Amino acid sequence: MQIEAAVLRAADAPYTIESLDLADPGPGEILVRVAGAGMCHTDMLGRVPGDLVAKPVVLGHEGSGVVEAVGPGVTGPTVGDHVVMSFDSCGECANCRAAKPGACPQMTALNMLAMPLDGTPRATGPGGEPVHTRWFGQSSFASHALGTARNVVPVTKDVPLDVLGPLGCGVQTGAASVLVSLGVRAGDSIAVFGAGAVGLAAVMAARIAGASTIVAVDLHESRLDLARELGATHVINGADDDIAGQIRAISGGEGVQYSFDSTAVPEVVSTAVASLRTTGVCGLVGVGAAEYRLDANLLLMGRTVKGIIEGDAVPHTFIPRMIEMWRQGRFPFDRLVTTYPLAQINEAEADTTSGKVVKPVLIP
Ligand code: CXF
Repeated sequence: MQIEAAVLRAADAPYTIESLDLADPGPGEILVRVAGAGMCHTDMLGRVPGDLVAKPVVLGHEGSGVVEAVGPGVTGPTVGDHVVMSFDSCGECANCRAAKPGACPQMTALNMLAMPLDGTPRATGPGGEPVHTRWFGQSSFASHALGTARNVVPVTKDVPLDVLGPLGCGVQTGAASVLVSLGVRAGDSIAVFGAGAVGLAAVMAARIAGASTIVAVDLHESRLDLARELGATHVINGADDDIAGQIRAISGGEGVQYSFDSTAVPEVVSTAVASLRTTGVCGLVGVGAAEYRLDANLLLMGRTVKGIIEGDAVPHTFIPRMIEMWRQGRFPFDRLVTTYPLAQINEAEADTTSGKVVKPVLIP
């Protein structure tokens, strides 16, 4: 079938809206008519010079939509279901069986190569050339996407479908890091470094958990204002001096029980660790750094640094949980969203890069 998609043909090229020929769903595949797709920092890996992400490629890994067709062997979801598209996983390895699909050893192969494991492209461009359309099992910057039963999550039909996509990755990562991976509880203290979509989801989740001290740190005052509205008890501009000292002062002189970094900026991560009290845990989800510098003496005194992927969430249970919290008015993730027509994807990218908007969602 013919679909419309935003194609990235080179790391430094603008996205171009093109007609592609998408294959019918094969064994285990699910065809989704996309209602909306969030743009996440990981999509920017397509901008890294060279072939880190193969091209031409359709990016987008926070899709939502309606199931239009299913391939042989798919026992659910079914045609007409409303779905959120999340990351893909094998479902068979030890980590998938232990409810940690984000730690699937096939994470890179299934999600970041943007090509099915059998190497057969599912889409071709105008000249018949292959186009990579399996980015995070979906490539949802498009009118239609092919997913799998592992990454296509059925959701209730009585909520606005077009803005649900970010629940598949960024919002899930922030919220589940707090509620599942770190296990923040009532009365705990947490400092969140980076108040983009991931960090703001972490702030909302910390409020839901009942944390009594929630400190948000960011360079953008507008994001700090939003963090305060969403549950932060204290905000600090990241350009200030002695941020770890300020956080210790806020938390009784000892430091916070948890810190959380979504920036992947090495100096910020060092500060996040230095903000912890002894026995504190720092969760890291940021993408893009090669190395971090950790103070051995801080760790020696019983602090823990924990790498977290996708919040340690199981999408099929955590996405419906977030929707329920939203319905209860406790998790207003839609306040992070600004919608753009898919044709304005380049403007959306510029606006999220500059910090003008938090979470663009592209509507085909
Ligand atoms: C990513 C984070 C970096 C590793 C792969 C998964 N999650 C979403 O963008």
